Amino acid sequence: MTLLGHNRRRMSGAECMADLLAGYGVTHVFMVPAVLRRTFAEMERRTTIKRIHTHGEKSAAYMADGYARATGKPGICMAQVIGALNLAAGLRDAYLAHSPVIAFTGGRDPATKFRKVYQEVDDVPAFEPVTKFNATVDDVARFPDMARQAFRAAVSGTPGPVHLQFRGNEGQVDAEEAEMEPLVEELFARVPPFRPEPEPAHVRAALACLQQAERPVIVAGGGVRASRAAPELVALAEALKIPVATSLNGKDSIPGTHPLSVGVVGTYSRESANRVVQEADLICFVGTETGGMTTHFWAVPKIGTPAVQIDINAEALGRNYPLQAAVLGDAKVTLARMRELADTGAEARASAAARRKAWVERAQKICQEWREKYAPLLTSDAVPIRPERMCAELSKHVPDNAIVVVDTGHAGMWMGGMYDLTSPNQSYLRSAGHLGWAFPAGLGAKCGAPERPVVTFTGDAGFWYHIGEVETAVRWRMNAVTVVNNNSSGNQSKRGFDRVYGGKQTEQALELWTYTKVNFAKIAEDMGAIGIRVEKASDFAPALNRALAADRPVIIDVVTDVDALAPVAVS
Ligand SMILES: Cc1ncc(C[n+]2csc(CCOP(=O)(O)OP(=O)(O)O)c2C)c(N)n1
Repeated sequence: MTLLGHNRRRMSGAECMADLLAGYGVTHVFMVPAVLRRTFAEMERRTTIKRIHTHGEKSAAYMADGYARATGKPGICMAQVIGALNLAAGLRDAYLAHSPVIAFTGGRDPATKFRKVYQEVDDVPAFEPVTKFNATVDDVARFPDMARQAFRAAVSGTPGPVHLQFRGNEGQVDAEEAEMEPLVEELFARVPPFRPEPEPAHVRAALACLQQAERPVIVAGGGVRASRAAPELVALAEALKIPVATSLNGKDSIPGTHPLSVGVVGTYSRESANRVVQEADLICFVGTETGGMTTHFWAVPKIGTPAVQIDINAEALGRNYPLQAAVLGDAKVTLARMRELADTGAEARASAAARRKAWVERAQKICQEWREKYAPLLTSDAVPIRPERMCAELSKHVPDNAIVVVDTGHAGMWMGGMYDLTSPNQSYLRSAGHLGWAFPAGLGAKCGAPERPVVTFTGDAGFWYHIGEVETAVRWRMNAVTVVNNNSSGNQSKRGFDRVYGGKQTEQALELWTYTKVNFAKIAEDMGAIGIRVEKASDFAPALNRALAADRPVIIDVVTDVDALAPVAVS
């Protein structure tokens, strides 16, 4: 860490902020002008930061979120006062997913507050429920310490969004000058800044529970990714012979092809994972909030199932499941300590692992039953195409180092349940609940990791939300591949409307969840992207390969079956 005080000089807020952002390693900012205009000019003069001008504040926030999840570095998004709440709306997914996004907005000026000045309301309270730290910057001399606090809060502990509101509807305080030092704390430039060591006694207690259990299962969450703990998680599972289920947010903790992987557990899940977790006699939660989605609203596992939990946030420990052992610590370090400790008791480990041979075989049999049950759909040649087949094609053809970005709704169900990561080098980022998140988030992920292929999977319902960002992708050569599961509807809603219409919907009810038939490949081409329409399942792999080799963003429009409904969770 550089020492404070050696480099103070008179400078503008704009100069200082440009230097601060560059110092923290920020490569892109996502925004709709006009906000911090002078800062943008200084970015051009003093840094190589790319200023990505989007078609809406919500997509700017989603791009920043995708950037943050792909890199672990805070993603930066901005809006002037009138766009502030659009930006706040976009922070909600980052908040739910614990993604370090920093939002800058323009704000009220004391000279004009309460005088019905153009476009103004008090925006600050709206950021409260979707941020870890929500503050105002009224004096230019505060730029350095507030920027540092923003980065510190975003990446520390359980990461999450931060909002800073700068004085002036466009943040004009950045034009003022003060004696400042653009000091950067590199420690807080990415997640995780610290790796807190667990208490050895707590590690021993948790390991003892795992060793004594006959049928343990690990449930790994997004905290495993945040901590980059997947290698330690898999090593522990292999050493102790424990099957691994994941949350949706933790899907890339273990490849789906690993012999101990049983799939995503919970609501948008794979049947095998829910069955294995239901049969377990001990659950080891790692880096998961044990929230509604991951536990199918606390039915899988049932409350009362013996559990141990590892988390970096003490408040998460035992929130939903009473614990036999709680371990506070960084996931990577804690899992490594458990493994080391297990190694010292190699005999006990060997006997426990031998005792669990039947349990591992049972879990693998359950997985095999799932594969056999869904094989006809995963390999289906049906026209219109079955979404399950698309997931299987993606499992087969997504490159080894790809980032896969997935929307919610049906996209989340299809990919969560039917898609398999095949390599520990792949990443899986998913919407925490907002339809329309994935397409802009995939573009942001590509900005953060330009050397990695990015493949986004979204329904047409999700794609419509931010379709204008195809133009942004073309303008900035964000060469992500976006696969649109195009059934001309939001057909996840079909079951719900069937229910309220007593089993059979009226003709007119279709207006509640269907759209006009549109060819997104054509629209994409018109905006300067490459558009490929796929109507036969066998054409999908060649289309994906062409898309991955392209030097432009690609939209693959896949015509799928409006009657295809994802299986509901078993409990
Ligand atoms: C911002 C937001 N609004 C509404 C919803 C509720 N929602 C979930 S799925 C869905 C319809 C889309 O269905 P889906 O089957 O996922 O779309 P498709 O794959 O058919 O395009 C809606 C409106 C949501 N998740 N997020």
